[in-house]
Amino acid sequence: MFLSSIRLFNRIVSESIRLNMTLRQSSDMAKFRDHLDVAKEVVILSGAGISAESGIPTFRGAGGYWRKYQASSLATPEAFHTSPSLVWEFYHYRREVAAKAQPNAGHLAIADYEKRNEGKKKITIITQNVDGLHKRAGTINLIELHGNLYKTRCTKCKEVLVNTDSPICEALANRGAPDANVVGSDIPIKSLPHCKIPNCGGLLRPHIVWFGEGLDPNVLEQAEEAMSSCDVCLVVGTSSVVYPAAMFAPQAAQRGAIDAEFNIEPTPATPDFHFYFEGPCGTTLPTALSN
Ligand code: BV8
Ligand code: ZN
Repeated sequence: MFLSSIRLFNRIVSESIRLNMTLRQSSDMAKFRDHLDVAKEVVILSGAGISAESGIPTFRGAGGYWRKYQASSLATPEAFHTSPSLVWEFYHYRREVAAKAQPNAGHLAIADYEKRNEGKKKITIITQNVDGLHKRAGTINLIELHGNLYKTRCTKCKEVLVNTDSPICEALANRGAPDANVVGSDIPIKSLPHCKIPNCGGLLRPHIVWFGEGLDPNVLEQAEEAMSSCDVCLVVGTSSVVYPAAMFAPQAAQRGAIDAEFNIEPTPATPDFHFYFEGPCGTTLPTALSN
């Protein structure tokens, strides 16, 4: 009896290791590149992971914290209503970090792939990121699903403007320190960024889609249009847990598109994809997209 339960236990352990190995094993790159070669329309859907190698913390990794807050708890209209000062310090910090960051080999491989295939394939980059690194890498056909750190929107007249000032206002100079022991945020609202349109003067907010807010309908329509006709979709550096972006690739697969995931570890969506390439995308993307 005792021996057979040992044998059973060993069988269970080796089965889970084998399963884990198959899950974690990268797929056949040559086969994937054959699909890419014949594709007429390609979408590359990116998340925070593509900027990790540029030194920008991801949302849900260890770097997802700023002071004692989960980044996603500050990216909400409620947080901004409760403390616009705290939320502006958080975004000021991210503006400064992203401005000092450089696009990495993953961003550059995508921009290069786009350029090489101009006039041959329709290539669309749909990003969940707000750091602006795809554009700085040279990407042209870019859809920023969740807005951009360097755009503001007036809470009163709704005017959207590009603003790359560093700092965005005097009161935020030398503010935004990420250390967990920094408590509270006390910048008076009148010292936070305000609209310069005559007779408006409304408080500005980052032009970013926060949790619980709808995406811009035009942006969503552009993304859905690209997803509705692509032959191949690369899903790069995203945990695929944020909606509606998390639905895009599985929906495309349902109508026959080929999905390939590029991540450093499997995600809840990995089993749904045709291909899974494990590793930092600064390494795997140049291989996948090279000539
Ligand atoms: C909305 C801007 C409705 C903020 C962001 C079902 C349907 C619809 C909505 C929901 C739903 N279920 C839940 C919701 C609500 C919510 C949601 O999805 N919540 C989740 C958490 C469950 N969705 C929303 O609120 C959306 N709004 O649906 O509204 C509506 C409609 C009409 C009217 C009113 C309301 C809005 C979501 C947008 C939120 N804003 N960003 C900011 O940046 O400050 S999302 C935020 O998360 C970032 O943009 C980030 O990019 C994004 C997704 O995260 P990831 O990019 O995946 O980043 P993460 O850290 O999670 O993962 C990184 C990955 O990279 C990891 O897998 C890691 O392994 C990998 N990686 C790390 N290093 C590398 C790497 N991979 C490769 N190479 C490496 N080197
Ligand atoms: Zn205004």
